[in-house]
Amino acid sequence: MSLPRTSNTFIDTAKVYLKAGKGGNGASSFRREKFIPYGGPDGGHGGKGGSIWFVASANITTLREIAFHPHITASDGVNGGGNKCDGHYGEDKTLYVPLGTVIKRAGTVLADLKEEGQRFCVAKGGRGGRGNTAFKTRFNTAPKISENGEPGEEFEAFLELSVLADVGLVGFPNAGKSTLLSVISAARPKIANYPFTTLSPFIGIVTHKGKSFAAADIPGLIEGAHEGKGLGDTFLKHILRTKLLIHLVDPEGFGDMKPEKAVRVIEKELKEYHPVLAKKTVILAVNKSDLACAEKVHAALQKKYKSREVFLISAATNKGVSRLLDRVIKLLPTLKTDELYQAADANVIAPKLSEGFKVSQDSAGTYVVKGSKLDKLIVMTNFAQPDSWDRFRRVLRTIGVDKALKKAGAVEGSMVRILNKEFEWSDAPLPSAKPGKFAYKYKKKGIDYSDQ
Ligand SMILES: Nc1nc2c(ncn2[C@@H]2O[C@H](COP(=O)(O)OP(=O)(O)OP(=O)(O)O)[C@@H](O)[C@H]2O)c(=O)[nH]1
Ligand SMILES: [Mg+2]
Repeated sequence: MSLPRTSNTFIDTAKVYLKAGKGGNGASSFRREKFIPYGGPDGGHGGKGGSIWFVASANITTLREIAFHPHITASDGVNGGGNKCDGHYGEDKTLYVPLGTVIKRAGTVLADLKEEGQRFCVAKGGRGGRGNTAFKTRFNTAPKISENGEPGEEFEAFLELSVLADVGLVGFPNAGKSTLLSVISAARPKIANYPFTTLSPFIGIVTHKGKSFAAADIPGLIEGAHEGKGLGDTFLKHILRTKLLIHLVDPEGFGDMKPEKAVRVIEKELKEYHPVLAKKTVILAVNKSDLACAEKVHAALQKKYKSREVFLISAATNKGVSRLLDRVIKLLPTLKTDELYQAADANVIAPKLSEGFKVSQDSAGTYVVKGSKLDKLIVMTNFAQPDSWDRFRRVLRTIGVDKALKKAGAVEGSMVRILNKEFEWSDAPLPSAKPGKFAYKYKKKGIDYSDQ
């Protein structure tokens, strides 16, 4: 990765590769002890695979750690053993992310972590396979069947940080935004008499007359920022969720630009970036009141923006700052945060596996059966066990796959493929006509699976 690895790099996006743990395999074993005939099955279940969690924490301010270590895996569950020994669960993996982290998967918002300690299970570990104790029925008291563990969820996710602050400080470079944040909070952003001193957002917690709020200082904007000029508008996303903007105005303007024009330019840049920013409540604050020209500019802006509140302050000498903060703490409770991210509901995040299936034929004449529940059945079936094979075939018959295949033209010996498993199909009677638990469950639901 070409990103610089300095300790203060602010990174607000990260692509991560998540792989939750696979469930352990179930065991097929029998109790064998002297003087205990017919000891019965005693194969333990596999342990559940570890899941991956994201937890929001105010102690973290950037996605840097995650961006540099994007491969995140949780451990697999342990296989079950004989003597009814169930396997250990795989260990969950927990990662801490800053408040305001939005987690996306293929464009869908999975979660928006806004509160301290908020947890989200982003990738679920697989279920442990059942051992042969689970397959004991009164028709089959010695089953040599055990399931494989279910694979854990595995996908690519995109993390985006949009910091959470109540107040955003905006303005041209050198207007004094960082100076203001440093006098009203404990944040210590770099301050200097040249443009673009601040290169990444800073958050400070302001406490004024017993009330506190978070303020974000973002790098200065210039004309054309939305087209990438200066530092561009990449940091504007960090003020999208503020309730209030304080637009700091340098009474000396910026370069050749007069302060009045500079105010218009910033307002335009905000609007061009996102309509939400155009609607936000803005307080204009003419800074550097110690300079001779400040009062004139303040009066001119007051005249021009009659509906706006225009303050005159000096961040360096603290003059007028307290009055500005009085107004901010009064305004904040009346304002709302714009809801920008709507996390998808649980059904989208974890869609229910479809119980139906579709039968088609590929160019080689192989019948292809597709269905998400069947796919899961394939990965969890231990085909090394003849009894598991029989159970698998019984399930196919019970849920109507055999009927659908026959209808599609399959004959004895036709090749059938489900997921990556290819086998010869047979219409021969099954070794045991007694259905197990799984088949009963399907039968009871009374769904005509072959139609889907
Ligand atoms: N005279 C005077 N100078 C001030 C005042 N407030 C800030 N400054 C000076 O203005 C310069 C720029 O201040 P910064 O706080 O770095 O400005 P900024 O808006 O954060 O600038 P960028 O980070 O580049 O966008 C510094 O030299 C400050 O000392 C003030 O009230 N009066
Ligand atoms: Mg600054």
